[in-house]
Amino acid sequence: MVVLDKIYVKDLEIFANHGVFQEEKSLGQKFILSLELELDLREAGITGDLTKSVHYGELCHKVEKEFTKESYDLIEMAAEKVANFILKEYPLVQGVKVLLKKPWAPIGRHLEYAGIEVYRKWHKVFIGLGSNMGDKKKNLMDAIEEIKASEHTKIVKVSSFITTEPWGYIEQEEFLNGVIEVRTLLTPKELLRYLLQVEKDLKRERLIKWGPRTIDLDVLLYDNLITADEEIILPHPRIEERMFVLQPLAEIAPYEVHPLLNRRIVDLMKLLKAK
Ligand code: PH2
Ligand code: MG
Ligand code: MG
Repeated sequence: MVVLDKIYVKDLEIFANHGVFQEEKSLGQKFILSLELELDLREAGITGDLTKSVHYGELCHKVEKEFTKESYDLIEMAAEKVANFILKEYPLVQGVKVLLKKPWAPIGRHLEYAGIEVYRKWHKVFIGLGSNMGDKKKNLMDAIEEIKASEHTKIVKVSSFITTEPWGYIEQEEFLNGVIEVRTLLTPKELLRYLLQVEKDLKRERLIKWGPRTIDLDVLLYDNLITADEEIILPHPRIEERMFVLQPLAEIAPYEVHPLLNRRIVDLMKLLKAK
């Protein structure tokens, strides 16, 4: 669901030691931080229950602590850390804008401030899992465990694992397939590279295209993103042709809409069955 509600913190002053220049690191200076938290405020608005919202006073103190615990050369990095911290610390917050200003930036000129703004959020992603070598169930479980242990990606749903006939290159063992729904802070490319690393950790070898593999992790859907990037094509190009993807996906997200085909997953499954 799209949230339109926000909590604002405007111009919070924090003294800290971020900067490229040595005097910035040793003397420190004033930073001005503004935040926009995206979260649903409806329930707190109706019930008056603070646990359904974010206590902005507590937030400011925690953010100040986080912001001052280390010294970064770049305000980009300081802002990134703050955004990350808020999204991890406050599960109700779906997205956050961080505006960070340095009014005393020591550049030998007068200015009102130098500043940056970043927007970060949890992305909703579906990942397809497949294995047709070794202990297939263990391979899928190990991949899920490794993803679960990561800092940046939370698992929301796991489908059943189904045994499927090999599709494409058919002279190989049957597969065990499944789909998981996650929330991630990673960009599509970062997620792709991370999943390749998980595949490597689980000893995947790439021999033949579409051939036997201990573990295959494919990004199926990433928010409603449609890309033609060379490294990652979204949505995954062959979802609608593959029952081994549609069936587990339909189990956990039947009414999810494929953003390019503009059809629900259950309907794509019906269409493929009718072929
Ligand atoms: N993966 C492929 C090619 N063929 N067939 C099944 N049944 N399951 C798969 O996961 C699979 C496949 C390429 O990734
Ligand atoms: Mg694949
Ligand atoms: Mg793959």
